[in-house]
Amino acid sequence: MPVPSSYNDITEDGRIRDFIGWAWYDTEFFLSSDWTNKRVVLRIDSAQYNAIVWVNSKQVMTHQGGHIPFQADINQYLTVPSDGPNRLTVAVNNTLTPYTIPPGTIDWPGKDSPIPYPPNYFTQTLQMDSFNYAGIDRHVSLYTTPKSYIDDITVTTNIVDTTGIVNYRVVTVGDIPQGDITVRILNRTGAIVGQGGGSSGTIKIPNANLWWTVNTNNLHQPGYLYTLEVHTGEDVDADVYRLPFGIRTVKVVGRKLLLNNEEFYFKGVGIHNEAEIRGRGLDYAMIVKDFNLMRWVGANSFRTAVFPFSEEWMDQADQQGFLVVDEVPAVGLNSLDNLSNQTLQNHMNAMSELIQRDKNRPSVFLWSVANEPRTDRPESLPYFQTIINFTRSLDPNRLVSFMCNHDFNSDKCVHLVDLIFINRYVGWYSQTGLLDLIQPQLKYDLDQWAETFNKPLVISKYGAGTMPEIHRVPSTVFSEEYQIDFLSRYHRTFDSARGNLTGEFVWCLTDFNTYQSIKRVNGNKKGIFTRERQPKMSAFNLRHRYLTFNNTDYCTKNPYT
Ligand code: GCB
Repeated sequence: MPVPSSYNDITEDGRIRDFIGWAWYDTEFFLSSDWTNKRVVLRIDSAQYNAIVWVNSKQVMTHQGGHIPFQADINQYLTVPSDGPNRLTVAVNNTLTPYTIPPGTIDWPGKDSPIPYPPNYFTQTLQMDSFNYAGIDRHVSLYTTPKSYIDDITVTTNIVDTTGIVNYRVVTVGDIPQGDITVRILNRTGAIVGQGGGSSGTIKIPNANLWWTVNTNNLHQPGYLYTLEVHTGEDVDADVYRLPFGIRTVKVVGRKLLLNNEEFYFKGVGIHNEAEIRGRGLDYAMIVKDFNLMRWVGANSFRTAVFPFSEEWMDQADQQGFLVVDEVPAVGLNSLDNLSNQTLQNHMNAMSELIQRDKNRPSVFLWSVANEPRTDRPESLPYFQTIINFTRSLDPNRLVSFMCNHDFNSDKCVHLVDLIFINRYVGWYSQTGLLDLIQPQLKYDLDQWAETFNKPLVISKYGAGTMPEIHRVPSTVFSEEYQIDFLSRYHRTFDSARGNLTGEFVWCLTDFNTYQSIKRVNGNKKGIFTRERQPKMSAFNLRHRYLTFNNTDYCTKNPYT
């Protein structure tokens, strides 16, 4: 199997596509003699979902949960360079249980059944829409550091008048005296604009270039990044790390979200990051293509629905200037059985690993702890109180929420969040085909949410399944015309509720693969682009809306400003 890639769609064998269980990868590598006196680290950027890793037949690490990197120092397991190849073996298991993030169940329908099934026949039932892609879908790499090294850096920023305030904290391992740590801040052209020393401190940058989003306000340059360069000394054994970061603030004030003290409206897209053949496998060309689609359509933000995207993907968000709702794979927590202590433990691990990975990204302004969880029961409250408080305690500098599909009067947890995100489908899953009901019912819904909670309100999902090249006038569900009729009624309602709304995320950027179901025609077709990244008619409508939608006009018309 190629790495990186999901393994499911690589062959013509249905048993491989639908395989559930342990899959084995192995390969050989030689060590460079230059590496003998260094710390050698093996890093796996993502393996779905559980992994066990051996080097030269000795177990070096295990990891539970996909979409997130894990690593280990492997010096003690390596053979000396002249002693021939080292063997790397990775076993990955994609089985989902009621306790995994995301959850699922394994069933044996043939057990005690009079109806015949093949021997040991079992099924994996999913509680999410997505196809359960598996394998080693991101890079596996070896890298070195000196024996004493920089283990972690945390940067937070603030703005006072025109001065950027940069707080940093460096964690080192080994023999590195505090006094040997030097920190420099470089601007985009490489000029030094600030300096500091020691393992923590504050550096001020006068007349700072702030980090702004693309497609928002032509007066601002999007995606401005500085580099924080940390050295652990002068000599050849010293470690150095260069961390890109942006200077920006994100705050909630009443019902508004402020980016660098300016009111912000999400012209967003929900993305389910995958494609043909490679599944969820990392693919640089696809990343660039998807960012080009987002820029073309005029978006300024996106949501990583429903799992963390690759670091290469997130680097583009930082560089190009997109605000990101960064989400753990907690999709399908839709029964109280999924809110056990065991699940909570896995959920907390997933949250802390994501925060550890993305905590320095200017693009990430909010952690989404779940998509459409069971939050409409009083019993759910302790679980969500715990996961939300835990997330805030790990990163007090970002906002926290979950994507809610309940009603304003039935949800029991939404008061815990900083921004309210609601997934809405009137005209699709409810009131199917009844376009005339969208505006009155959605407007009523938005008004109720706004009156009940004095917090920013965002539509995190709205969309209609659409088969490209099916045309109907008057429109019917699944036709391209219906998608346009549906989206434009939502847009009119959003505009009529603007004072109550902080943004919109259309579902979704591109069509994607799902498990087989009579509700899906060869996958989920709510994309405004096909899975091959070609536009449906609605893409032109959204592009027109987003490109002519001016935040400044919005602010002047907004009764709440
Ligand atoms: C949702 C789910 C998402 C589905 C989507 C849909 O809101 O969160 O996983 O793919 O609906 O299209 O039904």
